[in-house]
Amino acid sequence: MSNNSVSQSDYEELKKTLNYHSYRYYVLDDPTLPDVEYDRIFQRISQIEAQQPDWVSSDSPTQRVGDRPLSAFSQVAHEVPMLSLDNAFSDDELRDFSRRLKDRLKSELDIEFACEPKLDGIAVSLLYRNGELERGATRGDGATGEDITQNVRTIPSIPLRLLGDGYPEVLEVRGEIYMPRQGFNALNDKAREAGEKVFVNPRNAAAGSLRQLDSRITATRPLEMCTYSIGFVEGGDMPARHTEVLEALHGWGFLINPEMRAVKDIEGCIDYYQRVGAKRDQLSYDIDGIVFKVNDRNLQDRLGFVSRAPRWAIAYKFPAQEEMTLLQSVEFQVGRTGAITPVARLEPVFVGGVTVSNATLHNRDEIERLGVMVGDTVVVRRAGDVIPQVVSVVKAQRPDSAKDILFPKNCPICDSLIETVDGEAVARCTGGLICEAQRKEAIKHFASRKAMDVDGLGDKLVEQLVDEGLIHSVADLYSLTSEQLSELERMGVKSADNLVAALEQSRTTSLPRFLYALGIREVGEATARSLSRHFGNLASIVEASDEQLQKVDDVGPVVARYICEFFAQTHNLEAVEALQSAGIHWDDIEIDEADEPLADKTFVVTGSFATIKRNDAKKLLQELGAKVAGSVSAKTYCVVVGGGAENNSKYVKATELGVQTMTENELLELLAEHGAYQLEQG
Ligand code: D41
Repeated sequence: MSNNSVSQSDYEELKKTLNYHSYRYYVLDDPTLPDVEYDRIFQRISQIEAQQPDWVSSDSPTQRVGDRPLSAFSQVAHEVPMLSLDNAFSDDELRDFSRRLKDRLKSELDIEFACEPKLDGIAVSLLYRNGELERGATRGDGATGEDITQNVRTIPSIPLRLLGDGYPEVLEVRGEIYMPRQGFNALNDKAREAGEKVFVNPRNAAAGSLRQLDSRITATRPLEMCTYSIGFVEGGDMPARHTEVLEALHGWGFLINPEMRAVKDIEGCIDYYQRVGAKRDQLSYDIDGIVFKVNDRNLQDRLGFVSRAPRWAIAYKFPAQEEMTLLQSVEFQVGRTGAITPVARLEPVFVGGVTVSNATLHNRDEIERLGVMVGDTVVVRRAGDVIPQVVSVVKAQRPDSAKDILFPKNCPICDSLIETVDGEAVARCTGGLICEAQRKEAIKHFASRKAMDVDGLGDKLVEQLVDEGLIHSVADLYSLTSEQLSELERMGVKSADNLVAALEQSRTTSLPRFLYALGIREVGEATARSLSRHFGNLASIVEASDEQLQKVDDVGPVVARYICEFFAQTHNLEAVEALQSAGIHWDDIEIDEADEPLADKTFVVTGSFATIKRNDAKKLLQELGAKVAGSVSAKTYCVVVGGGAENNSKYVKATELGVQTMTENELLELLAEHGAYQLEQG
């Protein structure tokens, strides 16, 4: 078909199709069209537009990026002011909020609240006229913002034209533009590689990306927008409840937060806060609290607003993840592999929900980069379960008495020389297992949950056992007796018996666990699994040459060298033998010829997972040779259905086509069967 025979209505139809699939991809995260087909339609539209330039309109998917940089942003006055949010910091403050509402409404009836995560981004307004995006603006001071139309047009989750119908003639949609963590990390990785400045957090990255006068730069930044309210509306009606308004917006093509819920009364809000707070670190974007809104828009109107915040909404903030405190001293810790880590001793400070008195300074380069001195006021960050970090120094508050941090030349534990390998940031103690610190760390690692999983053998106890001279090596653990243990301080007969039983239980293990427990440098759980799956038994790994080792997935020259070096040392071989004589045993793994037992099988993974991340599940399937696809077809071998996906289109399609499905647990069992995953012991 030549372009000349394409009618304008065919062209409009193609545009509509593509905009719809763009919505399925970016907003619903549920594409029904393969990427190649999407690209084909895009190409087709571009071709037609080249032939018929008159047809091109601003809602064409080809028109997301304008070509001319602006010289400045112009000002935009908001027709309806963009209000701010009051904050609450405790359950009691939240209950006070609810009390105020009920008093003002003179009603003791339960109030329904809409709950949404509070995204940490930039508030913006989008104006649609007859369904077409006319203008995008920042919130600014709430009354006046900046015109960022060219930039918002580049964001794929913002519809250029509203989908479906029933929308008001003029509709102002408000929401938060943010950068998901993954995109943020990728952006910073690239900047670091290029020797450019990195952004301190996703919020700054989003703000910086929106402030570009050249929208071609914005277009390269991984931004998303999530809508949270409406502003000016004319020529149409919107639903009576806030959650319904957002659902209507979703239907017209906007992204809304999938965590949004309507709950009953303020106690429902507190539950929600705890539930979402608990999975804060697992979300793919940063949030700094929860926003609660009276769901009934009539009630909202009756409640009105004071100064510049609505009475009917409140933001309940999570504990801050960054705080300032004093750096009192720096200690140098010795890790399992001899790595020397400078640790900041801090004046205790409450951050990220706990009191922090130590933070890592990583290595010598990091100390230099921060330019930090003892006596400085520093900013400490604790996000989720990661170890607290010193992220910056408040140089303006440096006292005259501040002292340089001196990196030691000798190990603080065994006095062996500390060496730094060229090109590596890490300095190491050269003492090996004569260094008591390294011995202790090796034993802690051996006993840890993902290694031999010796229940009850914590870090403190390992230190005690080594300090008392009861053990010198990992194998010594297995000759400990209840009598010996119960003589230790703070150890009763019961706990001593339990520990001996736990050690007994740990004798039955798996090859990946044992290999990981040995603590070979750079051999993490995943590498231990790959090695086990590839070689099937320990002897083959011990005997493997550098070249043979490098045939294993994710084993490169460096890891291969560490493995060879490890097994070339007599004392390590002796340790392995001693452990096997102590009764440590496992079943060897049957190796599949091709090492890809799921080759030629296509999986689709959908829904949310409880035990592993969905992306990790995909990676592990791929490690076993499986293909992982985005949509279900008759060729699909199996659909893995996580939580919340029981009714989604992929599941329905699988059922229609008679494609088999499996649960998360069944998937984990399948992965474990092929050595790609460790099921929890016991
Ligand atoms: O996620 C957010 N950052 C968010 C911000 C949200 N989910 N809802 C919000 N709702 C409002 C009102 C209640 C005034 C419509 C907001 C904001 N405001 C807001 N963002 C920046 C200032 C105010």
